[in-house]
Amino acid sequence: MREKIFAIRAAVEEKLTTATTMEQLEELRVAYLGKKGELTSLLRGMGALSAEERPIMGQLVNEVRALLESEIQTRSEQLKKEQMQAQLQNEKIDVTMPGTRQTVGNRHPLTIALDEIKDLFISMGFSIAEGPEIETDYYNFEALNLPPNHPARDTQDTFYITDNILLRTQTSPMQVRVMEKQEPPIRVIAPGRVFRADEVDATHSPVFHQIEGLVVDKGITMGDLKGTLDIFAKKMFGPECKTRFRPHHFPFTEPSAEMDVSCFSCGGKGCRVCKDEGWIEVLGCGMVHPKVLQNCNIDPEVYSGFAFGMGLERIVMTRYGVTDLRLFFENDIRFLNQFKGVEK
Ligand code: 2U9
Repeated sequence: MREKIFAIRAAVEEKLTTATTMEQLEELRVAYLGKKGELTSLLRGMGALSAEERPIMGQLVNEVRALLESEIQTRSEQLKKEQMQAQLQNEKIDVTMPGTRQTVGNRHPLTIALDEIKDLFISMGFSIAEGPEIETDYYNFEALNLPPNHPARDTQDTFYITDNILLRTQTSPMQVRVMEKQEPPIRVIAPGRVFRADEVDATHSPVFHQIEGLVVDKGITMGDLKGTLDIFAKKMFGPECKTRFRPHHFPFTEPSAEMDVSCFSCGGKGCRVCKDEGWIEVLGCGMVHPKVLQNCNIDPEVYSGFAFGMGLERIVMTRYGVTDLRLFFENDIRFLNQFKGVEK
């Protein structure tokens, strides 16, 4: 019995020197000192011993158990220290190393300009109307005084889905929807994507953005139109900007006009930016055609209104001297980064 106890002690002490993880230590403890461990089972075999030997062996087993427990404890503390040391070594950081720069992005130039334009019109009492990009022929053309076979339909090469359903070529259908639902006074702008079957080049894209505006109330005149759009022009192109209205024709407005702004680069003398004209064309506008009001159940004898429409890309190109429309859609970071400083 005595030999067995000493053999167990020797075996545990031998294995303690080779154990390198806490798991191995725990396995060792369970195997020898645990409930079913080797040392514990020795106690169970003590019934076979003589009455004199029993207490002596019992004491010896307990002493060896206490010794081994303390040795395992010591080894466990030593292992913990070694592991901590290794971890500190592995996780050492050099606080003098240069950091990773976090680059901050910026909004797309079209978003910047659109938000600014929305804010301006909201400040003048307009609300924003957004609606479907897929429309019916009625809302896109017929309600706007463009009946089937009207020649003006040819100039807007339309993407048709069926004979009657199409991708909107302008945001005007949205204003028709507003007029159908809402009684005057109406002050609304309709921004959004529009689609035309155009070949891509520096000034054309099959998808671009329009902002259209509509005001309908009693006694609205061309003076209201000019005043409102003059404020818009000064906000977009600077307080010195002058506006000029040239007669034009649109089927949905009568009379109609195109608005030019005095060249913000040369002040109107003529330069490369305005192609020596002194003026730059920015939008189309006019008094809402009585037939359009009638189509939307608004009595043209009681109410009148003005409307305008502009291409957002064109406004941004004019304002920042961008010469190729494709840059807005290519997402080249070298182009987009140039608008970092222009956010208000
Ligand atoms: C309703 C009635 C009238 C909107 C208008 C224009 C003139 C115009 C073009 C500018 C450049 C389209 O993006 S562009 O190609 N638009 O010149 N748009 S008046 O007139 C309306 C709108 C809605 C109910």
